Amino acid sequence: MTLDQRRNLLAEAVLYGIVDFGYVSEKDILAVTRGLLDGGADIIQLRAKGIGLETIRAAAEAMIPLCKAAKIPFVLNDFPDLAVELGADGVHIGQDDGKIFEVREQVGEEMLIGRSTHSLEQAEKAMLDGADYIGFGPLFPTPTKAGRPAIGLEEVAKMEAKVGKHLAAFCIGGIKPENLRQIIHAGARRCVVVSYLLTSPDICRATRFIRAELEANP
Ligand code: 3NM
Repeated sequence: MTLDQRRNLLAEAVLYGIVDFGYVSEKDILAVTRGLLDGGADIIQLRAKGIGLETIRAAAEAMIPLCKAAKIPFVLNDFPDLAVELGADGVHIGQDDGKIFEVREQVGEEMLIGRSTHSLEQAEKAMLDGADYIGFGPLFPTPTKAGRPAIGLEEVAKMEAKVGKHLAAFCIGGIKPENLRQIIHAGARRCVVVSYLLTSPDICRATRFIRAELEANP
């Protein structure tokens, strides 16, 4: 995928799915990835905290062909060097994972860089520092990142006006059908959903539902 294709897909993206080793065992990686892709996730990330590099590599190598076939960007959480080696479309980094320009030097100009942000200030800084997209959250308390205080919905509209207008900004954290309308009403246009999708009995159907709601409420 060229950088232009990656950027165009990102610009159109509304739902970002994460295959998170906290919820998915190694043997289910492919089925879960397929469920997210078939349900209409616009971007797929592999997130594997506290997992050995060889297991991460194997999971990524299994996921990448599926994402390629679906023409959906594959993003690796952390590990910029491995992302380059695997030919990932992007790398996602947290606030403590170094400066964006340093990661840019590692991954080159062709790869998307995403940054987790937890306040309006961090969101603006990530944009100025050259992130291609941001995650903004957590909007609600979440078991996936336990202990992190929720930002609250008032910040969403401010972030969309200042940052979301200029780059893809995905709201994240505790998002599920019960609060989806609430976040859309607060101004969210794109989101990342992890535990709700990954613990759904039918991942494809759950993904399709969230996506349809986002599209119906632009
Ligand atoms: N990052 P769920 S919140 C991975 O605020 C992640 O940066 C967050 O999972 C952030 O949809 C979060 O299960 C967890 O709440 C998202």
